[in-house]
Parts: sequence; structure tokens; C-alpha cells
Amino acid sequence: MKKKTKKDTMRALLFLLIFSVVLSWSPTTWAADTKLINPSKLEMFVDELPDMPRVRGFNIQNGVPVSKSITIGMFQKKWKFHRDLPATTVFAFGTSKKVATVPGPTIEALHGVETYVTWQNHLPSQHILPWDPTIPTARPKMGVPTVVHLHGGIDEPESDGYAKSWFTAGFKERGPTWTKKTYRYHNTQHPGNMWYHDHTMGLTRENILAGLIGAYILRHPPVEAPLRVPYGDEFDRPLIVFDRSFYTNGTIYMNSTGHTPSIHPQWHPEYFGNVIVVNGKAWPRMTVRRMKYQFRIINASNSRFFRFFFTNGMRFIHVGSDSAYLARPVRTKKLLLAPSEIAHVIVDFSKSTSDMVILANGAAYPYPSGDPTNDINGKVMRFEINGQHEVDTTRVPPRLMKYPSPDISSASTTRYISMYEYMTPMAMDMPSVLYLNGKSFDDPVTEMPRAGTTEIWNVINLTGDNHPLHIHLGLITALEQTKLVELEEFKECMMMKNDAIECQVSKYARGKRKPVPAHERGWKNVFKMRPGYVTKILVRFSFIHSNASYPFDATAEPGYVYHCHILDHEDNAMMRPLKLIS
Ligand SMILES: *[C@@H]1O[C@H](CO)[C@@H](O)[C@H](O)[C@H]1NC(C)=O
Ligand SMILES: *[C@@H]1O[C@H](CO)[C@@H](O)[C@H](O)[C@H]1NC(C)=O
Ligand SMILES: *[C@@H]1O[C@H](CO)[C@@H](O)[C@H](O)[C@H]1NC(C)=O
Ligand SMILES: *[C@@H]1O[C@H](CO)[C@@H](O)[C@H](O)[C@H]1NC(C)=O
Ligand SMILES: *[C@H]1O[C@@H](CO)[C@H](O)[C@@H](O)[C@@H]1NC(C)=O
Ligand SMILES: [Cu+2]
Repeated sequence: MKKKTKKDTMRALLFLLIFSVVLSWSPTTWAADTKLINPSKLEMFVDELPDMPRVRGFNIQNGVPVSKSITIGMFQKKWKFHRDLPATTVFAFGTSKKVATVPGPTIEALHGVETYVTWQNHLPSQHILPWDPTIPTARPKMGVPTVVHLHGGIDEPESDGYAKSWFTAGFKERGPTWTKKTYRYHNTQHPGNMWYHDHTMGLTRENILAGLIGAYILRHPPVEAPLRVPYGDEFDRPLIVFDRSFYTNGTIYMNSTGHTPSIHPQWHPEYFGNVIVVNGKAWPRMTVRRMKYQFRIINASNSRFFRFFFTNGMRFIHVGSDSAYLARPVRTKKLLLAPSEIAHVIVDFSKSTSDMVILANGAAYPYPSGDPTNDINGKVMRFEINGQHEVDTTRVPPRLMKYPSPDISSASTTRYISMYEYMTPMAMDMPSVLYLNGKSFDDPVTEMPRAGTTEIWNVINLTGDNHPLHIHLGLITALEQTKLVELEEFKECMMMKNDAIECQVSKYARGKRKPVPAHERGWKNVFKMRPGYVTKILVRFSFIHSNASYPFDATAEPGYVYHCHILDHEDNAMMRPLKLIS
């Protein structure tokens, strides 16, 4: 296993490690600042839910789909988040400035047909949000650095949007690992839901907050059509959900004073907004027919978890989680989504007992130990159910997609990944830096899986927070979650030695086992790591729908990353390099 480096020891000495339990602050601080909009002043359910522009990722030539090259720009423009909120300056993705939206266009790609995207940066010289030079951050001389990652994509490293492959307007300045202008999306993986978003070193939370996100759907009609789930633009809708706060003049609010300004002048451990936005509108409404709909719900919040439920008790029928279909549908009344997680559900409005239903949110923030939701952030959007019952030929199929079940015996390597929050005495009870395995992003790469293999990762959450872990390229299946007993003793050892084996993790991981919820048992791109638990996951560095090897060199530079998907953590710097070997 990993030996402790001199640097680690130094760090251990430098930081007084305390593990915080709660990072909460009261939402009333928002109202206290009169320049911030009071969310209760924004009438709910007045804006129609937009369907973002759809951009096809393939051409049809003589009746046959062929690959396509598209250009998507990032533009600064104005966006109306609510009827009564002045237009907000945002960063928006679009095929032109005029049609750019927040979120950006939904890219619809076809299995087996490559999509090439030239991501162009048209952003001005200054960022619209405050940022922090004391965390490891891209630092061009001028301009806003950006780089785009396709979350859930199984693609070559050169097109994966490595954090240091950023570029500014006109590709004028480029990060140290920048390789090319046009990204290649192979689309050879299983069908399902992905999303694209900025991934710039130290600025991901800012660039996403400013609007740089969008949905990417990979379809495979020969295997999906027989399912006969609801389809077509009307009945198949991405819902991208995030939280933001605004000044009364419409400007996006981000605190420009850090929680420990002497260490980090601007950085905060978690961003929470008090306005819930779906597809770019605050608390929108959608008129639906008494039929089944397919929703691809993407949580694009920086830090907010959502526990969705319908106020009339209607159920979600899960057909997929993150990018992959489940083996069988799972019916639930509640749906907990971590940042960056995707719930792929069918909702049958013919089963509704009312003409109107609110999609609500009951997740505490920070999740799970923070403040409860209230009347305002506890609501998400409203569905208005119109008309009579109609003939609906779509269905909820009894079986969905069968992918190989996790096979522990096939695992080639076992790793231990520990999550730490470091505090300095100055930071009081707030973390000043978060790390994976006690290492910074620039420490030499330690995770080097072989392409085509499956590994076991034991993820040890030693913090008070639930950290959604995202591994680029690989797919995750959670095997078990075991509570750590005598946690303080174990933490103490880990703080000194940073070595799970030496600290006899197996001796401590013998508490209660928490079953993995049925709708999260498939192959996922993100899994929530419960605080105080060891979560054993299988990580697969190969396709799940076939035994073919990757149609690209996964070992190429600059490699991949894995990280916590609470963006404020990822930026400071709960992210590590991941280098595949052959
Ligand atoms: C909006 O108000 C905030 C807070 O007063 C201010 O900092 C910002 O410059 C204003 N933005 C515009 C576009 O007026
Ligand atoms: C901004 O953060 C600082 C430091 O944590 C805090 O004192 C202040 O209240 C915050 N401002 C708002 C409006 O929440
Ligand atoms: C969305 O994701 C963020 C960050 O990953 C997470 O903190 C938040 O709880 C999630 N919200 C929902 C509704 O899933
Ligand atoms: C992949 O290989 C395994 C073991 O040889 C086999 O059982 C499985 O059917 C193969 N899967 C596909 C999709 O060909
Ligand atoms: C890390 O996440 C926080 C927040 O959910 C939990 O409170 C901790 O219990 C968890 N720690 C582990 C080890 O999972
Ligand atoms: Cu985290």
C-alpha cells in the first residue's frame, strides 16, 4: 500500500485535524442582507418549464446515421430565471449566442455514431462571480478559463475535459495539459443519461454556478424501443435542477467573503442557494396530460441534496440511475439525489388523484445533518394535469436492461480511499481544505488501474459530510456500506498514519450494514459515501454492455480524475488524478 511521504507528514503537522460534524449556517443570513432577493417574494409556478433546445449529435445520410461535428459556444448573456426577477448575467452554452440557454442545449447522440464537439469559449476577460486564488486554480493572464467534461462518458483522456486542459476565449491561453480543440465522443457505451459541464481546476463551482451545464442523452433505439417506455420530445424530458441565490437586481449571488478569509479569502465549503431552479426557471410549472412521462432528473446543484417526493403520494418508477438502465423498474415514493446524480424515472400522471401536484424536496442541507427544508426550498415545481384519461400505449416494462452483475471475484486490485477534512485552528470548526487519501491533486498519481479490469475500492468517509464520489471513465456498483465502530480511535490512527491497512480498517468496519437501496444497485457514475462508513464499491474500467475493449487508448495523457462531486469540495481539492495503464 501507499507509503506515507514526507509531504504527508508535513501536512499532518501543519494542519490540526479536527473532523467537523456540521457545516451548517442559518438560511436567515440571506434575508438579513437586504440586497439579496427574499425568495418568498418570487411567486411560485408562474413560469412554464422550458424544454432546452435539442441538438442532434448525428447526421442522416441516405437514411443511415453518420457522425456529426458540432460547435457549441460558451457565451455571456442575460437570462430570465423568473418572471419577476430582473434578467441575470450568466454563462450559457449554445450553438450561437442568440440561442444559448441555461442549462445549455440537450445533445441527443446515437449509439455507435460518433459526435465531435468543438467547445468554444467566447467569455469575456472577467468572471461574473468572485473566485479564490488561494485554492489550486487555473490562472490565465486574462479571461475565464473553461474545459468541458461529459459526465458518464466513456471516452478518450484527450476528450475527457481534464481539469488542467482549460482554455480561454479563442484558445488564446491553454492549461498545461491542453491537447485539442475538438472533442470526440465515441458513443459506443450503453444508452442512457449524461450531462456536460465545466471542469476547470479550482473554478468548477463558479463556472457551473454561472450556468455552464447541459444534458447529453445517448440513445440506442434497437435495444430501447422494445421497452416501449414513454418517448418523443413531449413525453421524454430532461429536468436539470439546481439552487441559486440572487441579488434583487437579478445578479447571481455568491459570497465574496470566505468563511476563513485569512486562509481562503472567498472559498466556502458548500454553496446553498435559496431559489430552486428547474431547466433555468425558478419553481416552474408544467402542464401534462394524463399519461406516462419519462424524466431524466439531473441534480446540478453545487452542494444541495434533493429528496424528491410528490405531495399527493404519487410514485417514481425508477428505470435507470445515472447513465445506466436498471435490470427491473423500482417504485419509490421518495428519491434522494446527490449533486451530479441522475434519476431516470417514469411518472404516470393517469394515477394522480389530483389535478395538480407539487414536486417537493425534503433533504436537509448540508445533507444529512443540516437545516431542514422549509416552505420555500422544500418546493421544486408544479405539474398541472390536464384533460381526460387518454389511451397510452407506452408501458412500464417488467424488465429493463441486463448488464453483468458485480462479480467480486473478478476484481484485480483492492484500494482504500479515505476522505479527509483538514482544519486549522484559525478555521474554527470549518474545514480549510478537503483531500482524498490526504493528498493534494498535484501529488504523484497513486490510482493506476489496468484498462479492462474491475477493482474493489473501499471508500472511507472520515468526515461529517456525505460525499458523492465520481470516477471518470469507470462505472461504480456499490456492494456494501458498513458503519465504522470506535470511529474516533480509527480516525486518530488514520490522521497519524493515513494508511487504512496499518490502522486495521477491518477491525473497525464491523458495525451496522446499511443496505444499498434497490434503485441504486445498478452501475452508476456517482455514489454517495455515508459519513462514518466504509463503502465498498466495485469499479469497472470496461464497458458493461459488451466485452469489447475501449475503442481508444485509455492510457493516453493527460489521463482522468476521480473526485467528490460537491463542487466546492472538488475545487479545494477533493480530486485526484487517475491514470490507466495497459
Ligand atoms: C447588483 O447588485 C449587487 C449588490 O448590490 C452589486 O454588487 C452588483 O454590481 C449589481 N449588479 C448590477 C448588474 O447592477
Ligand atoms: C458571507 O460569508 C461570511 C463569512 O462566513 C459571513 O460572515 C457572511 O454572513 C456571509 N454573507 C452572507 C450574505 O451570507
Ligand atoms: C445535487 O447535487 C449536489 C452536489 O452534488 C448535492 O449536494 C445535492 O444534494 C443534490 N441535490 C439533489 C436534489 O439531488
Ligand atoms: C462477456 O464475457 C463473459 C465471460 O466470458 C460472458 O459470460 C458474457 O456473456 C460476455 N458478454 C457479452 C456481452 O458478450
Ligand atoms: C461522511 O458523510 C457524512 C455526511 O453524510 C456522514 O455524516 C458521515 O457519516 C460520512 N462518513 C462516512 C465515513 O461515511
Ligand atoms: Cu465532498
